Amino acid sequence: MKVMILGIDGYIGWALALREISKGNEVSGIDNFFTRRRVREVDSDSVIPISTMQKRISQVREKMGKRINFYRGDVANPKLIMDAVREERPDVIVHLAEQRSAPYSMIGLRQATQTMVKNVVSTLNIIYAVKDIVPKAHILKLGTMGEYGTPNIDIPEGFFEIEYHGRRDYLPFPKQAGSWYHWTKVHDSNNLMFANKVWKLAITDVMQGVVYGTRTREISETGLRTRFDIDEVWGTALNRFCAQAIAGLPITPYGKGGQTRGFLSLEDSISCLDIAIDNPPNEGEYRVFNQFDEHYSVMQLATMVKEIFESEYGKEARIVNVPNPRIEAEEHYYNPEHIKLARLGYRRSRELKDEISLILEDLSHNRARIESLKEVISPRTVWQKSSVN
Ligand code: USQ
Repeated sequence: MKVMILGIDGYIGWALALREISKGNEVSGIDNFFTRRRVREVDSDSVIPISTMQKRISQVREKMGKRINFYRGDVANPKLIMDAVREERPDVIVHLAEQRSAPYSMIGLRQATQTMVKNVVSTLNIIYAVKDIVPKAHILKLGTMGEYGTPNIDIPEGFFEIEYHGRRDYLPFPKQAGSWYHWTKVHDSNNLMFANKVWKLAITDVMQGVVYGTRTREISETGLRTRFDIDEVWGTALNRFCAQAIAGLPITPYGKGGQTRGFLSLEDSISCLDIAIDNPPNEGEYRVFNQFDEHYSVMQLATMVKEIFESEYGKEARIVNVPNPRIEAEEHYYNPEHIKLARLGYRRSRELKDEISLILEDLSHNRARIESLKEVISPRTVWQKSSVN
C-alpha cells in the first residue's frame, strides 16, 4: 500500500512512518519542520535528541533497507500537496501536519491566526488534492477528543440519535472546543463532512486523546527515536509530569486537577492509525473514531507518576497544584464512547504503570537536557490574564 504521511517529522508522524515501513508499505512524507522551528521560538527543544530529516532517511535506509520519498514544504501550500499527490498517487493520506499545541494558539493574535489559517487551509488542500487526483484515496485525518469539550452527558463516536420537539434525527454531536487550536479541528471536521457529502470522499476523522510515551515497537528495535516535548507550550500533561519528576521539579496539575481526558500511549496511537489504514472506510463513507485507551484526571496521573518515580528511583517527587493558566472545567462529568477501534481489533499494548516506567527510564538518560529547559516548563501562556493569580 502507498501511505503518504503529512507531518512525517513529528512526534506521531515519525513513529507512524517507521510502523508503515516495517510492514512493507511504501511511505512518502511531507514536512516543513514547523514544529522544530516553533519549539525553538519558545526557547525549547525535544528532550530526546532527534536527527535531521536527511539523517533520518539515511538511517532508515541503513537499518530497515527502505526509502522514504520526502517532500519539504507546507501542506497549506496547494501546489506542494497537489504535486506530491500527483507524483505519489497514495492509497491513503494521513494528515498529521497541523499546528498541534493549544497553548501556542492562545499566545496572541499572530499565533491564533496562523493556527486557524494553516490548519483549516491544509485540510482543504488535501480535500481538493484527493477529489481532483486520487478520488478513491482514504483521507485519515487527525482531529482531537478536545473537539467535544466536556459536556455533562455521554460523548458518542461522532454522531448520535436525538429527539427534539417530537422528531428524531441522527446528527453530529455538538462541539465545544477549549482553545483556538481545538476549534481548528472542529472546523476541519465540518469541512471533511461537507466534502464527503458533495464528493463522496472516503474519510476517517480521528478524535484522538492526549498521547504519552517515548517508544513504539519500531523505535525500541531500531533506536530511531521520535521527538519528545516537555515545555509548557509543546509538552502534554503526562509526558511533562514524567520529565518534572526526573528533573526534581514539582509535578504540575493545573488548578484542582480534576480535568479528565482520554489518554493513550504512542504505541497505541500508532496501532490505532495502522488499524484505520488497514481497514479503510467504505467508498463514500465519513466515519469518526474516538481514539484513546482510558480516561484519567490529571491529578490521578500526577499521583501515579509520583508513586512510580518514588518507588523506582528512591527519591521524593512533589505535586504542586499551580494556578490554572487555561479556561476549562476543573471538575466535570466525562464519559466518551470508544468502541469502533476495539471492534476492528485494537487492544492496549501495555499497562499505564509500565509505560510510565519506560518514559521515566528514557528521560533519566536525558536529565541534563530537561534541566536545561527549567525556565520553560512552568506555565506562562494564559487563556486570560486574570486567570493567573
Ligand atoms: N495540564 C495540567 N498540567 C500540565 C499540563 C496540562 O494539568 O502541566 C492539563 C490541562 O490543563 C488540560 C489537560 O492537562 O486540562 C490536557 O492538556 P495537555 O496540554 O496535555 O493537552 P491539550 O492541550 O488538550 O492538547 C494535547 C495535544 C493536542 C491534542 C490533545 C488531545 O497537544 O494536539 O489534540 O492533547 S485532547 O486533550 O483530547 O483534546
